[in-house]
Amino acid sequence: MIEAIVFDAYGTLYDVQSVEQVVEKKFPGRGAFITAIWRMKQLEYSWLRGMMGSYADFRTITKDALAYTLGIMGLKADDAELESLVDGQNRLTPYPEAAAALTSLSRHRLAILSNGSGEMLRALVDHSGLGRFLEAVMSVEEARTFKPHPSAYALVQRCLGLTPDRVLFVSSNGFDVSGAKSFGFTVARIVRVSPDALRRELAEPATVGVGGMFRALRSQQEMIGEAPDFSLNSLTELGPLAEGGFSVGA
Ligand code: LAC
Repeated sequence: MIEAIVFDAYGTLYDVQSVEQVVEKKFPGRGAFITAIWRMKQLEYSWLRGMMGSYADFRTITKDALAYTLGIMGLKADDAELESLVDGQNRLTPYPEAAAALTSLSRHRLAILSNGSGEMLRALVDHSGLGRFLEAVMSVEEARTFKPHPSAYALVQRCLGLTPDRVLFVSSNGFDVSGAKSFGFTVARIVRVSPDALRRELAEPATVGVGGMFRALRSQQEMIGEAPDFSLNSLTELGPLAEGGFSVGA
């Protein structure tokens, strides 16, 4: 039986592209491009550091990824400016349906497990007000590696005292869906970009911009096995799923 619902943060409860406005203000006309490359590099650095066994917290990784992005574009930012842009990640907007969806799930234990550092996640949750729904906000910091490493997902059992079969893990990130499923959780994937919409967007590759490239790489289910148990179009569909007892195939 599912007792707890554990959410990924960035891209699942919080819209990572919402930092674009802050970036656009600083670098007019380049916000969308910088934000997309920044997010791609940020995750790449977490995976690289995970594989290299050279952990650095997510704030450091996020800052390094931004420095990389600005560097390749020949844009200058001093340390204080980099820090201030990274702070923008602590004020991301939750998806519009997030608060109502969490309210509808109040009979379950609710938590976040994120690659974010503890400090980033506390700021994010406090700023957005979603903290009132959550029993725990878990950072991979304690495991000193990143999702999709199994020891990152193992923190859920340590923190909530629940074996994986009692947890529904919710993520929109393909790599996270595969990692969580491989670990042993029941997994719901939030489909933020449908395969049809993406196919339409990619129909004329010559006109695809960086946003399309981002969606092509990061919005779909990965083809490395480990398919999710449920694919939902928004967080709102979790309520009915819970009402139905999370029956597989629902
Ligand atoms: C998170 C990122 C990876 O863990 O989406 O919140």
